Amino acid sequence: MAEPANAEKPADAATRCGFVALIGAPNAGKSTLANALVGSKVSIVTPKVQTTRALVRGIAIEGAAQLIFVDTPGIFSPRRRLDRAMVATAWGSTHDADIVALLIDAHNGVHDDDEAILRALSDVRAPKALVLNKVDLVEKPALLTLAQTLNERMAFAVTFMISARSGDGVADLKRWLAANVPAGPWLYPEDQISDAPLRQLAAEITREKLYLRLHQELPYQSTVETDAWKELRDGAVHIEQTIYVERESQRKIVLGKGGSAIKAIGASARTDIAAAIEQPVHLFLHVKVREGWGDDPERYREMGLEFPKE
Ligand SMILES: Nc1nc2c(ncn2[C@@H]2O[C@H](COP(=O)(O)OP(=O)(O)OP(=O)(O)O)[C@@H](O)[C@H]2O)c(=O)[nH]1
Ligand SMILES: [Mg+2]
Repeated sequence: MAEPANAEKPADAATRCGFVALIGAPNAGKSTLANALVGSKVSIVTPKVQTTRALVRGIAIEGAAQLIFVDTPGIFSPRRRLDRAMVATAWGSTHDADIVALLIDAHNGVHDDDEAILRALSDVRAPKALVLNKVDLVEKPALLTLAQTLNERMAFAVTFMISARSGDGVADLKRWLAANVPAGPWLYPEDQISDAPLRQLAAEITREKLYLRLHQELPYQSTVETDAWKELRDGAVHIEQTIYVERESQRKIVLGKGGSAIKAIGASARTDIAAAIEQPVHLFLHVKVREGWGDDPERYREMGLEFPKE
């Protein structure tokens, strides 16, 4: 069972605080784990690879420790400029981390992406925790073999076997992290769970719905931005967002027959955004063709990514 978060902040002398980078191959369950550790949805989750595009910080209190979890894009062999930016930002997170947690999809086992991560991880100085995720899908003996093999390859400080989806083992992991981040003052107010502006979270939620609804390459060739955010007098919020796609044919797919697809995406995004901000929401979605947005520095700025020169 998770311990309840402290209602009151302890005196500074007793506090601990640190950054925990969650890294791993695409689809390992990093965002699911970030949400489970924070206890609230701070990062979007889909069954598709490469869902997370930029760093997402989720913040949690565990006893006297404030833990800042850095959810990162999956690490894989990048091809497109956007892929390179995502992978570079994921590795960047390890430089500032007090602890690096490597997530492995235990059901999937160790593949090329994991191999490359293991090789590069040996240059990272921060203590490393091995987190075998999705244990709900794996038999115990296979799990133990996997843990042993990986520990022979790299000096992990600790190994956890968890299910980020069911929450199994997450409280133990959180307690260990809390005991192992450095002593120091908390960096965020105790009730803050994310450092992302709400308009960015709202754009991410709409992107999650796009990913869930669209197939093949289309999700990867789209991006969502929040253009307007107006608080209305009745307590509701008027939000306008633009979905950018690469081609007119893609715009047609996003709209769907008679606007059916965009309507469904909007309805489900609106529900989740309203739940996240605890206010009624009027959501207006526009779909625009912006050829080559994947090579447009402005789009990267909006996403919070560095623009790779090539
Ligand atoms: N069965 C099972 N599925 C899980 C678990 N954790 C995550 N998943 C599923 O795995 C898929 C990917 O989860 P994400 O959290 O988006 O993975 P990610 O590592 O953030 O992926 P990227 O952002 O693409 O790098 C989703 O369908 C999750 O529901 C788990 O413990 N058990
Ligand atoms: Mg993710």
